Amino acid sequence: KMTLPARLFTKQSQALIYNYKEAAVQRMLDFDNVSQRDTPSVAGLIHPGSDGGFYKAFFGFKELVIPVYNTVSEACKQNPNADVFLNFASHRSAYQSSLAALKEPSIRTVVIIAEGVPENEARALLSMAKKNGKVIIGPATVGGIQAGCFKIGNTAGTIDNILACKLYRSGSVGFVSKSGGLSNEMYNVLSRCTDGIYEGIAIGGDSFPGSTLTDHVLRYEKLPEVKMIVVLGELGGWDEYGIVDALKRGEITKPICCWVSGTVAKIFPTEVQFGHAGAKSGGETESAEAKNGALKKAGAVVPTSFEDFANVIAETYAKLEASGLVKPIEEPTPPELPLDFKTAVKAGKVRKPTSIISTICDDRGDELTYNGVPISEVCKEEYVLGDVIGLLWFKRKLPSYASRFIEMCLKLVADHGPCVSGAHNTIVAARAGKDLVSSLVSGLLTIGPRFGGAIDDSARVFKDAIDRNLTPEQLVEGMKSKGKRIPGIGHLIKSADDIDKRVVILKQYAKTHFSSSKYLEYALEVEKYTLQKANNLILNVDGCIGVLFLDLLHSCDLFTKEEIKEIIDVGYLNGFFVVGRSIGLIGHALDQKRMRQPLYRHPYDDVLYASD
Ligand code: Q5B
Repeated sequence: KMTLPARLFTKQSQALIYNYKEAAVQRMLDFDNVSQRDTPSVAGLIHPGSDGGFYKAFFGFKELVIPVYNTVSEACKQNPNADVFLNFASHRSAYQSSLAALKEPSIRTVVIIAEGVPENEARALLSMAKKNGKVIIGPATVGGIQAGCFKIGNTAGTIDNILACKLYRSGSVGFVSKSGGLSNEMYNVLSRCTDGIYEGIAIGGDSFPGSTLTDHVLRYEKLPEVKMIVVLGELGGWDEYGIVDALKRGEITKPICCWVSGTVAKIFPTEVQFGHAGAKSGGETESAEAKNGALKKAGAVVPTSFEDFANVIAETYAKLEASGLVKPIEEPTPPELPLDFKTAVKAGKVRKPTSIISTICDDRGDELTYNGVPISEVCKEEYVLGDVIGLLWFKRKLPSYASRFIEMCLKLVADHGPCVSGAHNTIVAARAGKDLVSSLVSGLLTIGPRFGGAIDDSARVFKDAIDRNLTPEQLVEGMKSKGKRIPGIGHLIKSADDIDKRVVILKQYAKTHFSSSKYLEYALEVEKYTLQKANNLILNVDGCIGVLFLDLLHSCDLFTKEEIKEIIDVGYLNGFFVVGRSIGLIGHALDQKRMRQPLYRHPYDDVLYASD
């Protein structure tokens, strides 16, 4: 049998946390703050399989950077002062990770939180702990707390509970229990009936706990700060008889109040398994009544019921006070803990200006909405891509003919062969081994006033010309006099003799569906004029989309004049070319990769070297 060291924790104790839980880490650090610890109780985190790195948490008002390790040995090597290993591994992994910690010379205490650790593994860990002189708390435990010094994980719950139970400063009671949940309740009881706990440990409800009620009672007997001991046992097992034997041997001299819960078991006709693995009403000697009786007989203060437990504790404590063995505590004022921002927002206690305004899409509710339309409706009502663009760009449901016009534009500009600027760049990038996104972006970045990105400017120029009542000649010659070309007029390949079928299709659609084609007609008059100069000075695909959009916006009765001006000024329309042409550029990138095309190098004979 191993005797545990009396003192497990100090105000300098630090833990390494395996498979950490964010809330538990923050709760430990918040406890540190109200307990006025100088050093954080969390030294490092172990996240198996990670690349290490750092984790951020709050230590009071400041942010703390906590190192993350991949292995137990690395964490111990880097933090030789951390002597508590807090294991949040599941019951499947608790054995291996705890074993690793028990082998580390710097670790003194291993806390195993997992429930359901196989009994043979728990026993093997216990035997290893004994061999190496270590202490195990758990498995199936919430941990423990030394008031004002060190708190294990989620023990004692929220910071409000810690403050209410005055766990930020030392009291005189050594408390040990099997149940973690009931220990929280007992911290509350003890804070009201006594000057509070010095230390509280929940050993866990398994049949083979790493340390027993008796182990901790004997520790408390040796700690001078502990003036009385309180034990909350439960039916099942023989642990409480260890306390009975120790009492009989005179090894416990401090007042000890005990209650074994589970007296209700006697009203069940058959054996009952309570919440904990070890809490089953086995034979008579394992019953709560038998154990309470034995404890009382051996000299412990035992109440008649759990409800009476607080009374006997209060009486026992009052005697200690009367004898002068416990002195009144000068109550410290714990520093105020800053409210966690999320909590404060939830409680309506803070306001903060937002950094971003967004008006088109909301993903916070049960269902994503596009400008207020749930995506299920988008699918159910068979919205076309043009409808989705209507919602997300123009912030309204466009009439069907308009949405189909947008979709037609996307389809018509989706690709124009491998020789155009964008596709060429995409092909070169893909052949240089770049990934899909880089290859796509390389092509997209060529979109501009000369290639595909003339739609907005053509809409601007034609709108301005009509607003100012310019004749086609005045527009063309006026632009020429400024040394400018009209965006949307002219094409390097297409001409009056080799008409661009895309433009024909777009014009045909507008004629059939639009109620007005004022802008198109004006642009065609301009085209008539420029074609007199050269037969490639056609209204090109960019120009045609630009003027037809002006016609659509003006004739569909959904947009005010100001809104139309804004659409043209902001520049929505090149977006159609960007979205549509992305389809083709992706196709080109995939095409090159599929064919495993090598690095592209431009041939010498295609370059005029004119440096001499
Ligand atoms: N003149 C295309 O010029 C070209 C004039 C003009 C009035 C004009 C030129 C131009 C605007 C850019 C534009 C979008 C360089 C095109 C697209 C997507 C694509 C691409 C693909 C796809 C051709 C001769 C005379 C002079 C000039 C006058 C020239 N341009 N007048 N407005 N715009 N256009 N881009 O042939 O009086 O004799 O001195 O920059 O809209 O990108 O397929 O490849 O799907 O991928 O070099 O379709 O028009 O003309 O310089 O010899 O001039 O015409 O003032 O007059 P040229 P020049 P004068 S769609």
